Amino acid sequence: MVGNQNKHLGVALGFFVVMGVLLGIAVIGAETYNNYRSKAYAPPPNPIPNCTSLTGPSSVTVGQSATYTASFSSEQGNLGGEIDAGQGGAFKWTPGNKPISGTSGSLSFTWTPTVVGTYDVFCRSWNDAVAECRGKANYVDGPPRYACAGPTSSMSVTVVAAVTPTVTQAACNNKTKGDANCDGTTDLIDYSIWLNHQCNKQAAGTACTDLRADFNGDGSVDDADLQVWKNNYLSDTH
Ligand SMILES: [Ca+2]
Ligand SMILES: [Ca+2]
Repeated sequence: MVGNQNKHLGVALGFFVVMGVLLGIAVIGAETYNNYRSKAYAPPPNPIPNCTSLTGPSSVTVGQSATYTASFSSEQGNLGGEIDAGQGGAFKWTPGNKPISGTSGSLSFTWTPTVVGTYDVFCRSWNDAVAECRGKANYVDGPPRYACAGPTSSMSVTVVAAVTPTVTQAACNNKTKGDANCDGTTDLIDYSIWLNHQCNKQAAGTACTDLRADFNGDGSVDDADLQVWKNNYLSDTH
């Protein structure tokens, strides 16, 4: 009887060992399948972060600074954002991302371009390495990176060469009094020079080359210089 009991015990033990092995194989198999499925067919992590409302200058002179700002959001939090510039899918300016506490916020980045050309400036948004959105589709290289939902996650920016003014007056005693033609008086001839050489009336990206009417010496001919001319014209004797 003792022999039979041992035999039955052995059979039972063997049965449980086999079942345990089969269960293990099933668990490992299911895990492998789930891993495969999550990589190959799983939908994008929800929610994908987003960045919108990108603003900043569309034309920048080489060597001058331009600040770009965008709004970033992720319902999941753990947010980080960045604004980059690139050409044809290749990154040219990557300032490094900044953290945002909470689920949304605004960030600004300042770019000082050194090479003339046309650039894509776009925002990027992360939620703790789960997913990232990039504001320009041809810079997206696959999951977990996706195109930003937007709107306005990218813009085209033209970087133009710096131009040295070709018409200047080094020595003119009354220049700061609105005397553009340097004849010693502030009159309507000087106003005419100001009127015809205002920098902000030129095409975007065109450098100012005639600075005779830059009465305040800030490198631009604009309304501030008109005010200088007015103040001196009205107080001058003609
Ligand atoms: Ca004059
Ligand atoms: Ca000026």
